[in-house]
Amino acid sequence: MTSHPNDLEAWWMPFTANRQFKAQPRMLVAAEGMVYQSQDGRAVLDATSGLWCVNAGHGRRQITEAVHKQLATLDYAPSFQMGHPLAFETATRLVEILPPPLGHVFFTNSGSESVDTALKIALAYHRVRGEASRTRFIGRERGYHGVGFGGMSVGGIGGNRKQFGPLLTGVDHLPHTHSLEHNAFTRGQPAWGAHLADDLERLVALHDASTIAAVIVEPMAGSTGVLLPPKGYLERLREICTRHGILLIFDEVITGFGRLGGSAFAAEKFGVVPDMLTMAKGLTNGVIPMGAVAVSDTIHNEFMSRGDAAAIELFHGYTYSGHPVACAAALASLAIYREENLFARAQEMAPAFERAAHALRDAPHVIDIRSMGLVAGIELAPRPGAPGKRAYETFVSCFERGVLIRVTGDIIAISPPLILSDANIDQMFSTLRDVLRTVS
Ligand code: PXG
Repeated sequence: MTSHPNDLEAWWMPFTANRQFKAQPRMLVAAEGMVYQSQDGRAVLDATSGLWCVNAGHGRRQITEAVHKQLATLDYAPSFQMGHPLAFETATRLVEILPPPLGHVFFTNSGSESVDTALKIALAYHRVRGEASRTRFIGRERGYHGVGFGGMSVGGIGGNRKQFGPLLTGVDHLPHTHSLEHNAFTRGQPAWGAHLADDLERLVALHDASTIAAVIVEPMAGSTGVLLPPKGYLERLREICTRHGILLIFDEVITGFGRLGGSAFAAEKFGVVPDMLTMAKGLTNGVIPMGAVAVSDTIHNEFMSRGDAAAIELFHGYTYSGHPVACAAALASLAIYREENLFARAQEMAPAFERAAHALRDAPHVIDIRSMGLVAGIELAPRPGAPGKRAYETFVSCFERGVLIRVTGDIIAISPPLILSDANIDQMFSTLRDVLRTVS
């Protein structure tokens, strides 16, 4: 069999309708700032930060130069029983922007690995403390925690679970917090729904606290359509977890690095600090794969204060944990966020972004708009008998008109790089408005 460079057959693409895509591909070949270039030479405004990761915009010289330099200096170094300075420095820089007492960091290569790592640390933590019966995890409906078996199991997306058998045992789910009836067209945190956190008390009564290791939620559910936490909800989850000795994990793979405006993490934004916090994506501005799990000093101390100092405390890690090139990308990204004050900038741009998003309220098909910082979810009424089709056609048509958006079901998610301008805001929402007029 011969192959040629344009053969699309061999790559089995992730989370993609492969046959549909390959019949009519959408290809990106370059990127700079806010803009992708398509293979057919068009400029495409990036209203999604790639996949929620390019928070400082594309083609940042500071990052690419740091990566080049690192490649030429120390391309790889093992991190099992060996170390290199950049990994320690990256962890220290992260701790500086994390809310206390999240004082220690474990490195991974993706959001999925971060989630599975956090779940494993939760199990091991309870075990070293002599509470080995705490093995159960509580996730939430409509939660997305990546695609590892742990993340899939605590995740709450039927479509992502049903192909893969029984998953982890001993997992239960809180109800999701989305309600069009009570909260449609809310700006910021919705007023209704804090009581949904009380469902955790029901699960504690059902399973007994002594069997529950951790609760994991996204502070704002990103993948399933920008679901903001009701006012008081996260506080209540925190309080119930603390009362029952259950660890609270925030999955901040999407919300981290300024997405919600004004602070690095949602934990700080909402004033609720979890026991562990997972991140990835914006950690390296999407340039090199990398993830991390921040853990509280209490958790870390439990491992470090017991047993033989010559014994490995946690039997977990990846060949590429703390990869030097990824660390170089992370350090350069964190420097840009700091030097350009990008988290504050996201907050400054948020009102204009929010106004533009909510101005779509009278556009055809729109049944809800929700927003915070530089993220907006725009929910469309599904086309009768064809769920998802209307949003998919909107996505394709926006791409053809030079704006990259992301859709999930019939919900459009807009999550642009934090460097965006007023003109970018105009372009993304006016294109979307025009397209919604044309979609049936
Ligand atoms: N947790 C959360 C909260 C995520 O959003 C992951 C874990 C998994 O990360 P990795 O790096 O393993 O993919 C994610 C990833 C979308 C979209 O359009 C969202 C993600 C990935 C791709 C697309 O909503 N989130």
